[in-house]
Amino acid sequence: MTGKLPFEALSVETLSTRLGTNEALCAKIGKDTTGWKVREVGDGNLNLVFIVEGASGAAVVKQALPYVRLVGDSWPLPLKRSFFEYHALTRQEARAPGSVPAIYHFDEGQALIIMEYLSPHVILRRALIEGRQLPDIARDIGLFMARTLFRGSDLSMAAKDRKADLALFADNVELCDITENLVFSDPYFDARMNRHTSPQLDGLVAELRADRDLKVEAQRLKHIFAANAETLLHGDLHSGSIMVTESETRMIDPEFAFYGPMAFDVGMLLANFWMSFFSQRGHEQNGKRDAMRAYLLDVVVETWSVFRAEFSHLWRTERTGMLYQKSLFEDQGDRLGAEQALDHVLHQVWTDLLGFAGIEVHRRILGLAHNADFETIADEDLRATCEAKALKFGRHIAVNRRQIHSIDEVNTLATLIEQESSI
Ligand code: SR1
Ligand code: MG
Repeated sequence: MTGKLPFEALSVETLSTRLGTNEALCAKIGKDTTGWKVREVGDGNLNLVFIVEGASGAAVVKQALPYVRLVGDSWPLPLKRSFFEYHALTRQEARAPGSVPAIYHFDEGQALIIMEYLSPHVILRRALIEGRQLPDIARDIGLFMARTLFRGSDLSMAAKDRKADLALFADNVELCDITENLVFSDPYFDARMNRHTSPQLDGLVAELRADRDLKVEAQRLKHIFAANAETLLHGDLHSGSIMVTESETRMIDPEFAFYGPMAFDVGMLLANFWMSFFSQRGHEQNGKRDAMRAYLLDVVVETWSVFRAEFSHLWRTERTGMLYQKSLFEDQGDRLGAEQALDHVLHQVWTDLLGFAGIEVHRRILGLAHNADFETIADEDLRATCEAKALKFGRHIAVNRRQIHSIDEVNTLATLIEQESSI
């Protein structure tokens, strides 16, 4: 298959014929296509994902569709998101080696990426719903975020290189548009594709949509998201974009990558741990989840702590970009000045991440794209109770983010709200 052919979506039936001469794929899984086994496993909102197994191995073939899979062809979406995903993966691998799947082949015209089949990895969200406590995720994700966010910014890159990259990713307009609408605006009015657990949450939803402070805060955060092109973000770093085993963590699916504020990735990620925390009550059929709840709050603490420690380490050892130059601080014997500046940068990330986290919680309960943490709670009253608590938590951290000073304070708030008997 070459990039010059017109785009055509793959299918389980056609994949072997169409990719049977692809050198990278054959080198990985074997040339004898008659023995290839193909499965379509995509359960995300946008793309096709195939697992192809041959005599000598397996690979994943991910292909973008010209529309949003979740909604159908009434919502066209450009194929170029595959180009951004490919380029984001290459940068993430360079900046945080071993944190993403290996890429074997990219075909821009067919919008497909052939990459490493991660096995026996599972999607982190699924593991958390099952109540699995993965020991390394906080460390691995904290390191990934610190390395990619620091090394993709003007703290590290040559200004010329970063500006060129910024221009490249600036064309990821439609995917940014999805986030700008689905995350920051639609949840706060009666947008067409919104849904929520009804009628149980109707009253609370109306209250949140009438909450002026919340709406203003959501728009201030949208302003930061759109205007602060600080670093190359993953752009969709939730627990469905992470694959895990007991000892390995890989980030996948960076098709929403663009230059935005560091706090967005961190906030979105932590929001998904807090949502998992609030959803655990709905998954207690086979036993209490107290230990799981405690584990999730520990993961939040450790992720933030690892992120801060690694970011600080990179600040002290790799600060080669044009921001907070060493020539102004360390080279003048002013190490304290550099530490003071680091505190300011981390404080800004902290304040903004709380806002992004609160908004991410809201959009997963009030908007179009819900998450399985809550959706798999079959008892709708129980689901609504979990969701209501998460909504209340999200509102509090978004609106009061400037007055919250520690991760322990946030976790205490989460615990108090989670333990409330009625909401
Ligand atoms: C229409 S796309 C909905 C959501 O799915 C993706 O994973 C992103 O989170 C996006 O907001
Ligand atoms: Mg995705």
